[in-house]
Amino acid sequence: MNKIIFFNPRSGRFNHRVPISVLQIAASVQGKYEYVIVDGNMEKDPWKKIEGYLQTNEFKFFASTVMPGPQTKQAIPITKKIKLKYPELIIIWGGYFASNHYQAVINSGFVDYIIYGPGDKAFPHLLDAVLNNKSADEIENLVFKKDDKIIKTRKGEIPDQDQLPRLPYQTLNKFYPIKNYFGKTFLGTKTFAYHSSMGCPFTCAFCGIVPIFNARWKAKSAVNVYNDIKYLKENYGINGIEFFDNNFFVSEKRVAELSRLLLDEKISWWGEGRIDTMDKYSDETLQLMKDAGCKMIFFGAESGSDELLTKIDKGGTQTGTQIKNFAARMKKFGIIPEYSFILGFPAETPEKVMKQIDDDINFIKEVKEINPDTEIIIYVFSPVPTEKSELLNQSEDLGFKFPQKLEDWLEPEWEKFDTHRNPLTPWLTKEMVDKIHNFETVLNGYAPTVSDYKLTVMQRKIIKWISSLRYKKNIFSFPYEIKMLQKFWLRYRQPEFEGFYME
Ligand code: B12
Ligand code: SF4
Repeated sequence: MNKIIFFNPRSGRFNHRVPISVLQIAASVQGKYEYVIVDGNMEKDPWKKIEGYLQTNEFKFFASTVMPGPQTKQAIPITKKIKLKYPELIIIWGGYFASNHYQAVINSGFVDYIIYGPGDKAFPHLLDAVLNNKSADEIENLVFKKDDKIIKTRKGEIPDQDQLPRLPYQTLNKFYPIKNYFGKTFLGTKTFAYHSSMGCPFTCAFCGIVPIFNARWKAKSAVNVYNDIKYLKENYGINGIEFFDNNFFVSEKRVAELSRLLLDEKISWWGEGRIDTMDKYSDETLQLMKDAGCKMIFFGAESGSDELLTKIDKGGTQTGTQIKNFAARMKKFGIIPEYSFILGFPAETPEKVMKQIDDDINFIKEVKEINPDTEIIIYVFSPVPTEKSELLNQSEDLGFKFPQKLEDWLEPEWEKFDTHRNPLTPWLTKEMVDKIHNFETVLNGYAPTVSDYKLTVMQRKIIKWISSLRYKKNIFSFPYEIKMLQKFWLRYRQPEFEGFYME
């Protein structure tokens, strides 16, 4: 039998989103191959479930999505076990981790094929080739080994997103009730995840999607997105949407058209965009978005320094002044800007690295003055494998190296690297990393995330009051009193790890 097991490894302890990546791949073989879905987020012990399926002898393919960080924790050991116990099974990985670190993955010996980038065409072609004993050399977006040599086939075009079938929600529902993927968030009581475009037209040097898409972007039309949302509303009653696109707001025309369609649907939504792109939007479009339910937008602000913005190839026209002015502009429309900053970029000297961190801390405080509703997300810079990027070259010159062995990614320090918490890159000292995290703790005490709706007004007031002296006087060291309150009293959850607070 030629059945497929699709595996979505656990991505976090909470907030279990609908597994869009595997559903989209499943859609590409719907009606052609039989498959089952194992969602690591919904299983206590996914291995038990997988082994149960394998013992039926009906399966030929194990296909797993793997994004960096926590998903590797299940993906690596489970795949290894499968390869050892069921060596005849064909193992295929896809997703951002598999795509960006394909050498380590394919050299591990327990993954037969990697699909890098979009798998909508490559996956069914690969299955056909394997089952018909045909060569895979001509299939785009594929990595495999031949005579001990790694073959990476050419990059294919991003498929026309309007030609892709709707995700097989009903099939997923047979394995895991769809209702278990509806979260209660600050957007709505039934918040659902949706993805409306592939890639991004920019080439920021720190971003993991650049090596895969090289500034290409394709989107579903506004009408098709609306039809899907309408379907989800009518069939499942959703009332909140997280648009998980890398860059949802590339086209003002598409956003305005979708907003017009959503005006009377009573759906609140969130998405990710760029400040310089959206600063070019007209006031009419921003107002229309607000009226159509847009509550918050995630922006990669990255840094207040123009020199750094240029160095990290933020692309486009973003500047420090624009970041501040745009925070003020969003206030006028009542849309919350969620600004993400990356601290800890390399520099010529340790003093300069520290100065960059200090300057950005002060910049973040300025932004909060201008629009106190601005939500701040802080990451520590972890290099991404964009070949020939100046930032990667500089990181490597300073002694940084990616792990060569797949299982090394399971080491705690590489997990911290992946989640952009504590990458221990050679130019960052403990003092610098502590400063970044301690500032973050104080900031989150002074201004807790607005998306955690379970915090009461009183709780917010108390934690703000306790943190205010530290925040105002820049005293960040050892903020244990705030950490204790966040851990035991507020059970505070930071959106950078798990997305919105969700019940
Ligand atoms: C949803 C999401 C999450 C969710 C997890 C969702 C889940 N699985 O339950 C949460 C919020 C938990 C999360 C967390 C993190 N995430 Co995340 N996440 C995303 C996001 C926004 C959407 C993923 C998605 O659904 N895409 C839609 C599908 C259709 O696209 P796709 O995954 O690319 O799938 C296509 C191909 O890759 C391929 N494919 C994918 N899987 C498979 C499998 C097989 C078998 C095949 C054949 C093909 C294939 O085919 C698909 C269709 O064409 C992406 C950005 C994005 N827009 O993709 C970031 C993204 C994947 N995350 C990223 C990161 C860095 C993280 C974190 C590490 C961040 C952090 N600081 O903590 C954490 C930790 C990860 C974790 N906890 O596992 C980065 C990865 C970049 C990189 N360096 O490689 C991304 C790209 C965001 C970004 N622009 O930086 N994330
Ligand atoms: S604009 Fe955002 S998604 Fe696009 S390359 Fe830059 S960081 Fe990545």
